[in-house]
Amino acid sequence: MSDSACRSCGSAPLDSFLSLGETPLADALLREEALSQPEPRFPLEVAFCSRCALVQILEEVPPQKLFVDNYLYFSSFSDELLRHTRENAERLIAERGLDENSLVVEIGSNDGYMLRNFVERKIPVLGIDPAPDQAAAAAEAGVPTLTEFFGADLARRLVAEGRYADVIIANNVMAHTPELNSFVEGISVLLADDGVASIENPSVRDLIDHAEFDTIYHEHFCYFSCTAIDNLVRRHGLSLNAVDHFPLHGGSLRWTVGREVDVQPSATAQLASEREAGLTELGFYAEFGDRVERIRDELLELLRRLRAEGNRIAAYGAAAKGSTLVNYVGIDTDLVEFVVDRNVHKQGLYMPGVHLPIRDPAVLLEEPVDYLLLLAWNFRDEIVAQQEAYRERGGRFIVPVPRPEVIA
Ligand code: JHZ
Repeated sequence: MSDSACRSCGSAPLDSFLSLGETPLADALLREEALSQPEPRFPLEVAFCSRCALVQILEEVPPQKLFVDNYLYFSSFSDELLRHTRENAERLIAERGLDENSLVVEIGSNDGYMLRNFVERKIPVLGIDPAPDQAAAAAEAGVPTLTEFFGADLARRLVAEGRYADVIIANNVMAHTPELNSFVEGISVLLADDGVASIENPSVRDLIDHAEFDTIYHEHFCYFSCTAIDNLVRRHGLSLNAVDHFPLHGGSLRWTVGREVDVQPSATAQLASEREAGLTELGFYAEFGDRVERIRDELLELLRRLRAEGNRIAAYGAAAKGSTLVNYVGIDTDLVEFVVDRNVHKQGLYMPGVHLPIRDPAVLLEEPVDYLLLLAWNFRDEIVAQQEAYRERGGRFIVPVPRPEVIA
């Protein structure tokens, strides 16, 4: 039990069901000169609200620390994500009949990877993202971007300037705000009467079913089900009208939300399916902690055995989720020598806590590594396909979740 109040419905107490100990901030990558300095750590404890079914962490690290001071995640480094995003944009353009008189607003627009698709079609856009380097990259790509956090106040300012959105896109960002109600109120304020909000986020059902515990970190304040979203948006005069489920990021949901009530069978079916599966009850989450501990023990045993047999091990993807994984499991440079990542902004830095150095994937052609721990397992197919040369010389991958597994 925790005395904290729910970020969505405000009720207390919440039922805590998992603690990952105290971890450093997942994206707080370090320069070499910072390695000898003490690193702040914050408790990472997850709880369930039995009133509105929202899963959430209890700790509240200020968003400025998470997304502005030291944030090097750029969305454009995955081809799969770019493909998914383009399809999403094309679907919205066709379904909503968007043209040069429309306005598409994206919250968490990062480097402009999504809005570029609308700009190409001459559809007016506005990106909103507080991360300065990403916003600058977006502006360079022709995507006008407000470098701010989104909330009800910003939405009111835009509306006062006469800007209403025909489409609001919020992909992988609604979990990133501790001010969940202000965020959704902002959507409600900014949306044109016949507009839609298209919101995507990894699904908490997939997180639990596939033991994706590493996607829990301080940037993610909330872990959503359709039930929690339905309860949340209703409170702000919006309706959950449609739901799509797809495999991105280990299993994601897209919620189509509008002011007009136009509930499609996809939404009704998902809500019913969550009730049947028990997502609305604490029992669904209760044993998760034991499963996570088993994964930790098995992965450590596997890595230690492979090292004892003389193998060289590196990792692929200095992802935020990778940071949770290596820190919770306790994987340091005795077990894994370095991490490779395509994001040039991360190369040359070190992962927080365990201090694995981050290098260019090209080093895999020079270093005879035997195993790669796949920290970015959500892009497994893309990465495995890319690493043909590594595989041809006998290199293998270790996929950590849902159970540690070696693949060729
Ligand atoms: P990636 C991200 O989390 C960011 P992260 C964010 N926190 C979020 O909410 C979730 O997604 C949903 C690299 N890579 O995106 C790029 C290669 O090197 O899975 C990234 O650094 N080569 C907003 O950070 C990392 O791996 C490749 O071929 O946990 C992947 O990080 C590919 C495909 C990726 O997640």
